[in-house]
Amino acid sequence: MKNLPNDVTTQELLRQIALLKQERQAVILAHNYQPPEIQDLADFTGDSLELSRIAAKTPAKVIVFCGVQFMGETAAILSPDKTVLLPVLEAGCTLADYATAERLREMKAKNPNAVVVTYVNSSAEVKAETDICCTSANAVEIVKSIDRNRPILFVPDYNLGHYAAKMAQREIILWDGCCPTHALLSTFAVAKARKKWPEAQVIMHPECKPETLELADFVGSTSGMLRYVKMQPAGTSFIVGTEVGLLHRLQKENPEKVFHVASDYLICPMMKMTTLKDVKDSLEKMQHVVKIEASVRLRAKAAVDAMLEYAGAAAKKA
Ligand code: CIZ
Repeated sequence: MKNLPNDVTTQELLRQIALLKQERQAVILAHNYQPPEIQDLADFTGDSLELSRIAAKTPAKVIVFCGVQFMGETAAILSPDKTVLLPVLEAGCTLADYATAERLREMKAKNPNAVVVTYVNSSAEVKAETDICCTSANAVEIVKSIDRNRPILFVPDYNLGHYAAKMAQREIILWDGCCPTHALLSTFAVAKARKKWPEAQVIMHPECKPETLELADFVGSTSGMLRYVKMQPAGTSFIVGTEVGLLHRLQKENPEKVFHVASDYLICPMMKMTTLKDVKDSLEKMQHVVKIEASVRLRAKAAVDAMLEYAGAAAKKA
């Protein structure tokens, strides 16, 4: 834990957070990749979309979003009447940084008939230039839903776009971004893990590289992996190809199953920035408020709403 005076114990911090939370009428949300103590502290843990939906529905006035910038922004896009706090201002997302609104406008000018599908791991400005957002949980279905006569421009994750193109059997114009953490998972590392734990199933996130995904028994978002693992029999073991934070929740919710991280490199430094002290400071000082300019917010919301409407209609059909 960073910058903690020796006399402040974890228990004391937890006590202060509980009091401040009540005082501020706040709810604490933590992404599946956050450190274990932050996940355990949170009222809700989930992927960015699940958490943004909770943020939009909660009666709480203040939302402490323990995650990275684009996640806080997505919550603020959907909940303009609430105060969204990001405990660590510098917690960014390298993948989101690959796309700028300016570059996207240039790409749109070159591909005027294209439908822009943007992964939620993107800035509000980029979402504002988008036709429909997607998450790793619904990218394939969103791509499948697009008119076959229109080209698709998929932003900013090359690997997720490549996976969606393959699964939906569509040609997609791909961006050149990637999540550096997932991109580090090599075929060599997976082969090594399989050799070490031959009985384990390999589950992987679609942000991994195409050649690495070829080696997976199951590919899914964090929520998809949680669902898949729950359905497997007790005693099953898994090699997990995503950010190491998910293993905490996987193990907590499945104590009778065994989990191994696919590579020691699967650590997102941005996700690991949040400490208990940051959460306490965030509630105490009401920092750092996520602000989005109104015109950007409205255009970004249209792209997020288009995804939510699609997801709602798909759920009704099922
Ligand atoms: O959508 C999210 O929250 C991310 C970044 C990954 C996932 O699969 O949950």
